[in-house]
Amino acid sequence: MTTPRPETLAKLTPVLTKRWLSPDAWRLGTYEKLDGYAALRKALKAHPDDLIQLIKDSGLRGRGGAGFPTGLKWGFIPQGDGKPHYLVVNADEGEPGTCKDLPLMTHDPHALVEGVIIASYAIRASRAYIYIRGEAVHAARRLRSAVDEAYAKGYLGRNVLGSGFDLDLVVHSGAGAYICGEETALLDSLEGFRGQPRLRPPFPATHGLYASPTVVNNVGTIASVPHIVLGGADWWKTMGTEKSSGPMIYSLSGRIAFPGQYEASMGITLRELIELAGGMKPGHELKFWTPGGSSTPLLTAEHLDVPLDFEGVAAAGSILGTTATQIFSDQDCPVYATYRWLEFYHHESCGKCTPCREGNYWMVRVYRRILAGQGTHEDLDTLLDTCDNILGRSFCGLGDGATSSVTSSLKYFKQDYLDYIEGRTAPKLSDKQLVGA
Ligand code: L3W
Ligand code: SF4
Repeated sequence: MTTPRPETLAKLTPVLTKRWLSPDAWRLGTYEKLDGYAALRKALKAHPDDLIQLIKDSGLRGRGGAGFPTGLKWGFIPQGDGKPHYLVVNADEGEPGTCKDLPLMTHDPHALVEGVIIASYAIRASRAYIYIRGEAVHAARRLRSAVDEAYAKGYLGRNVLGSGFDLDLVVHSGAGAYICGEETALLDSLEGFRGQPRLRPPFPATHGLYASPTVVNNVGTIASVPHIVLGGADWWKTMGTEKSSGPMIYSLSGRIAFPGQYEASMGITLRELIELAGGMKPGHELKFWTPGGSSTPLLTAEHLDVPLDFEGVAAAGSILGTTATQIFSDQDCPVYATYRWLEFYHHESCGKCTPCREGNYWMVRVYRRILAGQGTHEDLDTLLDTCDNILGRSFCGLGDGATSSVTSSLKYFKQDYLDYIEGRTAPKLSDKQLVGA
């Protein structure tokens, strides 16, 4: 086990996580004692346009995977159009390895509720929804209890805190489909339809829920808003890098001493995060890792010093995504890990478009063949060719994401594939497991 150096410890920036360890922080009374709803009181005195400008000035970027500038998104909502506006929080956290939004909603649900109220006021929405992953029963219960408390105290409902602003907030549980984390599939699901992605453009900003202007933001994005309102844009920008401002919750899992959530300035490196997490597990050496969940291309030990911000990870050939760093060691097999991820994408593919629906089906079968010791050298070309036909040709990001670990594992770990094909690695799957995809 390693002890973090003081300069690494200084990179920990508990902002969104600062209340998580306070007993009963999820109750309104405790939350109020810890600055809760002070940002809302301040925000309601400001003009909505000034709040949008504040978020633009802070440089806050979406925490759901794409890093789109939040203030810009809010500014897309047409004003004076006579249509209802909606705020929808994407709490359908389902990206493999990602575990930052569910703990936030469990430990500090009022932070999200307060952020929802401020954001709704800024974009002039009088109805907001939190779409939470169906399996997250405990987090949903905490959230619903926080919403009830907020209504009872006048933070929600008619004439919020006497400001003349009305807001209703509904917590909606999904039914456990990963695709409903894609923003337009989420909107379809919320409207009561089967969750399948819509064609974009038009984007939700103009044609969202019930064809009205809608902001869809991730939990972490909205929960950042009260902190920015209280602390100011300049304070927010003291953390992170020039183009990736603020703190970020990195969820660390895998072969490390203390897996969990580590909130740090954007731009921290994996080397530093592993140090904070007590080092690698004894007897394990880093082999490969995902910077932002299974939809992001794998990186290797060569990339330990890559700054984990949007630009740094992109320059290394991957995507920051949801900052879910899954850490694998020399005792893990990149071929098998990729196969398990592909099974997930194959299972979760909504079937709307051919490249993703058929491509993932066939790739799972090719992986099974390789892992059963029956693969051929041509299989590797087939995999790359299939990825080429999925990437950029799928209807939504799920298809693209499915190819990430295939192409990157073939780029960095082709030898591991060849070892199965040429008989140097013992098969991991039996003949019986070849069928049944
Ligand atoms: C108005 C324009 N709005 C873009 C908006 C758009 C969306 C946001 C980002 O995927 C990624 C994906 C996963 N006018 C606009 C506009 N917008 N142009 O900006 O859009 P986009 O298309 O860049 O990304 P996305 O479709 O939101 C998100 C990756 O995240 N990911 C998976 C995450 C999974 C979770 C989860 O489980 N909760 O977050 C991991 O890396 O692959 O690339 O709002 O409307 N001209
Ligand atoms: Fe559905 Fe996959 Fe096509 Fe997305 S890429 S629309 S999940 S079939």
